[in-house]
Amino acid sequence: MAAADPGSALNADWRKGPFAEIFVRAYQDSNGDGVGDLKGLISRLDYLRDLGITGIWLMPITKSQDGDHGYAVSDYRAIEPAYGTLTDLDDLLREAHARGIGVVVDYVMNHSAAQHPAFVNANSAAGNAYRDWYVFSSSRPSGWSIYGGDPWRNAREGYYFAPFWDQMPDFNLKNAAVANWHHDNLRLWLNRGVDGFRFDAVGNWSRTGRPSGRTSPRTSR
Ligand SMILES: [Ca+2]
Ligand SMILES: [Ca+2]
Repeated sequence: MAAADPGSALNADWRKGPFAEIFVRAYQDSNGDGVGDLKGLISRLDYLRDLGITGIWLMPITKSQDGDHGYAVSDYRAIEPAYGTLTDLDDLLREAHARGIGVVVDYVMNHSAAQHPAFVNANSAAGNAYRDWYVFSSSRPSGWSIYGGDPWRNAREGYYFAPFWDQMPDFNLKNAAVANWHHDNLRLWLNRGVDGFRFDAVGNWSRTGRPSGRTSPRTSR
């Protein structure tokens, strides 16, 4: 049975006020390990409210392999362990909402981390069931240049498409199973109580098609 929409306790104007983009790792450490975390952010909510902030955009808080900005997501349904727990997120949402602050979270739909289990499977063999979750080619396509480099990377068998970094393979968003899986992930966070999303790399979403046969150089953006 589908969960009922819990609704929002926020004033309808929260979207129209000032937002703060927050890099949790760099913002406020609560336990002295030198890494910012969700508990630290919670301790700053009074300060943010006093500044007049009505919305927070959190750079990715999902588990990542980069140990940095978080855009190489290795688990779309778990909080980055250095940041805290799902319970910490629940606390953050409740405390932010109590101060009239909405919380938008980054969601990285264009690519996963190479360590994500779906890519580990996809890259394991050409016949793997997850192969079509990403963009592979048996031979190296020629004439491609994105951000000044060749987006086609050496796979265990063949090549995979990863314009940003070899550790950030692009999803094949034309695969309905992939789109449905992302939708399920998004529902999980909405049901948890987040107020919206910031979608990363939207301009790259459609650049997931297999080579069409054109040989002219292509660039992104
Ligand atoms: Ca910490
Ligand atoms: Ca893409």
